Formats: sequence, structure tokens, C-alpha cells
Amino acid sequence: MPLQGGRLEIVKRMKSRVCDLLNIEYPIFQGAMARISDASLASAVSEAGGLGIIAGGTAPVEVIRAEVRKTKELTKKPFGVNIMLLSEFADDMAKMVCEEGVKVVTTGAGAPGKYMEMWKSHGIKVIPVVPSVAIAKRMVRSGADAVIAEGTESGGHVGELTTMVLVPQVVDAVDVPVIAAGGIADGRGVAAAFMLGAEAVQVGTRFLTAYECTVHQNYKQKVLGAKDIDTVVTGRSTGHPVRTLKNKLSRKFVELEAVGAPVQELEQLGVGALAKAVVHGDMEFGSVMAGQIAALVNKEQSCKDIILEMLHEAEQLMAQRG
Ligand code: TUI
Repeated sequence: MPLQGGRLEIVKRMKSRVCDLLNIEYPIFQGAMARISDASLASAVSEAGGLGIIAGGTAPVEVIRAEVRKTKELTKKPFGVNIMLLSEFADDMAKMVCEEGVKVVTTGAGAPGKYMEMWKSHGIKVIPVVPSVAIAKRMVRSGADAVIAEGTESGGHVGELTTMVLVPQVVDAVDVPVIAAGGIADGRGVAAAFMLGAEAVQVGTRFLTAYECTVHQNYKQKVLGAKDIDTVVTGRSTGHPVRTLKNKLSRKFVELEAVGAPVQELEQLGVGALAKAVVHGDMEFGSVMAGQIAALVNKEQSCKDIILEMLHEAEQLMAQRG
């Protein structure tokens, strides 16, 4: 890949307010994937010039504090922590990022208003994930430095609107930079996101198959083998819709939802399911969260090559169109 000569050009064309805000070289965030985005993945992405993000998920705070400390040893570049606001440990996690001197916090699955003053007083840049225009505006009013507009193409906990529809509307509605997420895994997606007005992209599923990603090899293989219609959203009836790759667990979930099974029974089915997939490689009864774009992810690569390849391709496309 002839990147050596292109490197400077990439930097120039793709620089945005997001790079300046966070002091990163390239406008690419690595999406926070619960139980998957650890020190290994986040530090590799940050070292390569993007923004690596450790996923808090539902883990106890000391588990994530250890990942933060490991990341600080592995890179001196900026990295972030994602706080999943449905977690019972969200309050502890909110304090931990202040104690550990984390510079960037992204949030998911809720509104982080009550932590904003504390984070701001510690100089933390706060970037919530938003699934709608109204929520984006509310986040900005409460002090968000930027927002991640995430379409329903994403893996994990999802909203209703597609990236194509959500991103330009959020761009029009707020004056802070917008990061596009959901369905982006190559340079075409990056270029499209920039055309919609985004100033950076967040990429999850493609980084899942990176060499530095410690997820079970079976999980990587399932993503690498996925086709366009291989994901499904379950949990709409419980108010917590989650996109996963189809398997025996998701089929059971769909069946139970169709007959109106009680929420408790559905939630019970999900207990421990993510660990089954991520840690033990159980591709039938584990929860294999992945985005619709899994079908386009077809090789294992280093984080550095993923970032440079995506930007190089985006750069070429944008140059072709003037
Ligand atoms: O957070 C995500 N995706 C996630 S979190 C996660 S961990 C998990 N583990 C087990 C079960 C469920 C989740 C896996 N995937 N994406 C960001 C996201 N945030 N998507 C949608 C939202 C969102 C929804 C509502 C953000 C804000 C919001 O606001 C509600 C309010 O109160 O204003």
C-alpha cells in the first residue's frame, strides 16, 4: 500500500476540529465494545494516531481502573474511557476517570448530565453517544464538547435512526463537532461520513478483528464470516435493543419476545452471555455483538494498518471528487 508518500496529505485533508480538541493525529475513534475494548486494543489505536477507547461496559470499577493504568503504561498519547450509563458501577466509573487523569470520556445508553460538572472541573473532554437530534441538543446544553451520532447499524445497544439520516440532522442541530458512528468500516464509510458533515468517525466492528484485539478467536472468525443479513436486533420489548450476530441465543430471544415472555425471563437469558462469547468463544449461546458492517470486514490487520488504509482510501475518494 503506497502510504509513505500519502501520509502527509492524509493528515492535511482529514484534520478536523476533533483532532485539535483531543490532540490526536487522525479523526478515527475506536468504538467502545463492552468486555472487548481493553488496554491492548485502546493503546494500539492511540499509538497509531487515533483515539483508543476502553469500554467500561458493566464491569466493576477496579477492573477498568486496571485497564486504564495498563493503557497509560503502553501509550503516552490520548485515550478515552466509555462509561455505559446503565451500569450499576457508572457512579464509581465517573469518579475513577477523574482520579486516574483520563482526558476523554465518551458515554453510552443514557444522559451523563449529573457528572458533567465534576468531569469539566478535571479538564475532561466529554463526548456522549446520541441516537437522536433532541438528545444531541440536550447533551450540548449540558456541556458536551462533541457528540457521537450513532446509527442503528452499530453493534450492541442501538437507537432507531440510521447513520445516513441521523448524522446530517445532528450536524445541523448543534455547533460542536459531530463524530459519525454505525456502519463505518472502510474508507468509503469515512468519506461518506465527512460528506454528511461529520468531523471524525467511530469504528467498532472493524477493530474487533485487529491483531491487538484480545477477543476470543471464534468471535473474530464469526465476524470475518458474516454476511449482510447476519445481524439481528433483540430486546426492543425490554427497552434495551441490542444488535448481535444471529445464533441459537438470538433465535431463542426472538421466539420468546414473539410470545410476549416476561421481561425478567428475557433478561435472564442475557445474563453472562457476552462473557460466554468474548471470553469462552461460545458462538451459539453467547451474545456476539457486532454491527451490520461485519459483512465488509474480511481480514485481520494491525490497528495501524486499519487506520492508515481507511484514511488513505477516504482521502483518494475525496480527492477524486474535488
Ligand atoms: O452504549 C452503546 N452500546 C452498547 S453499551 C453495551 S454494554 C451492554 N451490555 C449488556 C446489555 C446491554 C448493553 C453494548 N453496546 N451505544 C451507545 C448508545 N447510546 N446507543 C444509544 C444510546 C443512547 C440512548 C439513549 C444514548 C443516550 C440516550 O439518552 C437517553 C436519555 O435518557 O436521554
